[in-house]
Amino acid sequence: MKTSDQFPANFIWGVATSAYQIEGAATEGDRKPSVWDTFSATPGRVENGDTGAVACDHYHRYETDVELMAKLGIKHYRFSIAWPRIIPDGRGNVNEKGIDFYKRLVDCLHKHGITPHATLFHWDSPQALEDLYGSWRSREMASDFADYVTAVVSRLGDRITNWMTINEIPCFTDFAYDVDKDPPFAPGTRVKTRKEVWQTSHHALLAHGMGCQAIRAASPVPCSVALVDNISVTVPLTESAADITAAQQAFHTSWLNGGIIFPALTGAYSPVMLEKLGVDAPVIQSGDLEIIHQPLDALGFNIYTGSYVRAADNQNGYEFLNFPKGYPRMNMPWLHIVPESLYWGIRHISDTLGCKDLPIFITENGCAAEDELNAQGEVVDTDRIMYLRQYLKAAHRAIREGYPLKGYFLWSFMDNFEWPYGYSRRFGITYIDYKTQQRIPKASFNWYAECIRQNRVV
Ligand code: PNW
Repeated sequence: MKTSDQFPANFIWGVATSAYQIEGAATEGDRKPSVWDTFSATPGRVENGDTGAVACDHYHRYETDVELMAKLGIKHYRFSIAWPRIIPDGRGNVNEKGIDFYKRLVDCLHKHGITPHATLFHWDSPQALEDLYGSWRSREMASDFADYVTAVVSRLGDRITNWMTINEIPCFTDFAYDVDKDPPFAPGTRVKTRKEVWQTSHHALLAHGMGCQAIRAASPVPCSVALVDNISVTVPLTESAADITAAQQAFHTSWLNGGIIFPALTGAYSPVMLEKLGVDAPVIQSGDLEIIHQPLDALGFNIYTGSYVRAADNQNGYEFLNFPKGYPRMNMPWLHIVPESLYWGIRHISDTLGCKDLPIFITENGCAAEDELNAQGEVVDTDRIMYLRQYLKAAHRAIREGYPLKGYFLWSFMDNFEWPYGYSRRFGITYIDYKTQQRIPKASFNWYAECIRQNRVV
């Protein structure tokens, strides 16, 4: 039998970014603050006092950025649309200047043969709604989100047909409201109980469901609707049947999975997980689960790392293994290198959640490295190339075994504002000199370009 390391002919190679992390121009075009503007302007919240006020200045430099994407050879780009640009007060008047920016960006992408994939929410909640009713702490956030989605899709739906509702629910609910999270994410308002934290997450799920309905109602043409989730991937320590079963069981009990992808895909929170939460479980009103459980055209997963699990003679039947001291990690505290997570994430979802044929996209994968410009003005990020190669090989395994992996978006096209870490962590394959705003393709950029050109991992 002939084997091949080629990806399917129609495989989608892309790159990803998000609005607050790259756009800058925080007060231009009548944009008003998001919770991340307020949070990052508060001393002590973000490393070095960094904010997204200027970021990569993509708002003004999008044309040259898109030209560079075309040089990379990508045909697909995932970016996000900023709610505070479109509806600066969170609810009410639509700001056509905000819409115009995305029209210009998308027209420029089309001009270069690049298909847009737009995320409608990547954590930049309008500050006005935080002030008005505590944003995600209130159910009202879901219907305001749906109105914002209608405003966007009815105006941009002729140009964009690949929609993603929400990116990584835990990062603006669990990470933003939990009393113990370090460092917290915006708005960083600490609620009193875990139950209130789970409630913010439930409201985000409602927003996803109502957002799906709004996209379908507003889109002038047939379109694709997806959720982007950061599942917690459990990797079997060995590929024995016992360890694989153990990893599947562990996959189902984590809140990250059982509390988000389960209800979105199956219409029910995972029962094991609800039992674990007990009195901390969120209040679920009648009809909520039907709203959350919308038909989807694709699934997006952001996978960076995973945890090793093996079978054990305990009550659960499995145990998580701690990473040993010295285990390889990229330049983030949580970024242990677990390339198999890309394969096992796809496989657990596809095998156990009744969605065998639903197209899957890796909507983010990448890493922070300690990138430095050398004397020749180059960034030789061999460690990033090694990381990406291993993960992409795991993605190829999923395809070889018949899993419906249709595309891969590398995080990120360029260095950007890395949330509470500010500009101190670089995830890009393009280096940004934040003093001059010069873009310098790293070695990984050239390597990725060659993978795309050859349609295989080189
Ligand atoms: C994702 N964790 O965030 C986001 O979607 C991006 O905006 C971000 O820049 C990128 O990954 C790198 O961090 C994450 O704690 C934030 O495990 C935190 C975690 C994972 C992903």
